[in-house]
Amino acid sequence: MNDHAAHGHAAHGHAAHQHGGAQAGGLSVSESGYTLELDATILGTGPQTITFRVTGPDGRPVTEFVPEHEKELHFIAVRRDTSGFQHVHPVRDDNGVWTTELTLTPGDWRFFTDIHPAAHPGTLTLGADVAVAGPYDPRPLPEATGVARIGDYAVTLDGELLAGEASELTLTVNRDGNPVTDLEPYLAAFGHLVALRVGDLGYLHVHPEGAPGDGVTAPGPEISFMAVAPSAGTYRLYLDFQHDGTVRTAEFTVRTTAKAIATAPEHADHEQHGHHEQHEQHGHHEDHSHHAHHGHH
Ligand SMILES: [Cu+2]
Repeated sequence: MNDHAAHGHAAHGHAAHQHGGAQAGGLSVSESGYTLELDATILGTGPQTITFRVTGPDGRPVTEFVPEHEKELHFIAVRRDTSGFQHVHPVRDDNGVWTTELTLTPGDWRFFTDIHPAAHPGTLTLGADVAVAGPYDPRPLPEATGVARIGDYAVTLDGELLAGEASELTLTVNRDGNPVTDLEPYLAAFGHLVALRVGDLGYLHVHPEGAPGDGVTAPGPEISFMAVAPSAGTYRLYLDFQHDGTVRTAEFTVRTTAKAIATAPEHADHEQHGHHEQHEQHGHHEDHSHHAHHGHH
């Protein structure tokens, strides 16, 4: 689809990135001829082996992918109540069959594959529903506190998430009250952030700013990202970071900040002003695309 094609080109610094980034991904099991085919859509609880393939426009399993963040395929599993988040990297065989392990609890789940097929101009996120049998105990949405605690670690979230506009989110990692300044590179970044829209689990593309070894990005305590919310609402953010050899996930609930962005002008003279603002916004965003581009390498 055009929006994802735009996303792919964004890595090369096109201003069109804004449009791609503002579209939620993962809402469809098939896009641009690529389809996520799970071998089983009813699964049991506990440790489960998941097998699947991504078929291409010719109907055959795809075996050629462009790695993004060192991996050909990023697999996200989350229960529909946004609990149980898992971000794993399945292994592919020569026939295009992927295998991974997940630990599941009863309920309705959504599985996502974030991929860049070699024959496609950009990344795609495909999503599929899975049912896990058993008594479902749906969890209420955690409160938007801005702090996530995982064992000895506390991660704070600063910055505002805006609808339709790129903004910077900064996550700060502390351990036992002290800033962590020796985060370990994990998949060519000091952190990976996945954002999902509450209500439909629309998947957002989030770009890290800076990368390990670029000479300017410190290994903590702060990790920065550029994100665009496709609409006003509530989102769940999941930050994967590695320290002392272990990858941990910090989870946040975030509501978009209300902001006057290019609302329908009531008068023609205002409309022109609106266009002008929008133009500036694109230019501003393009800078960040370049920034993100460097971060990927
Ligand atoms: Cu991944």
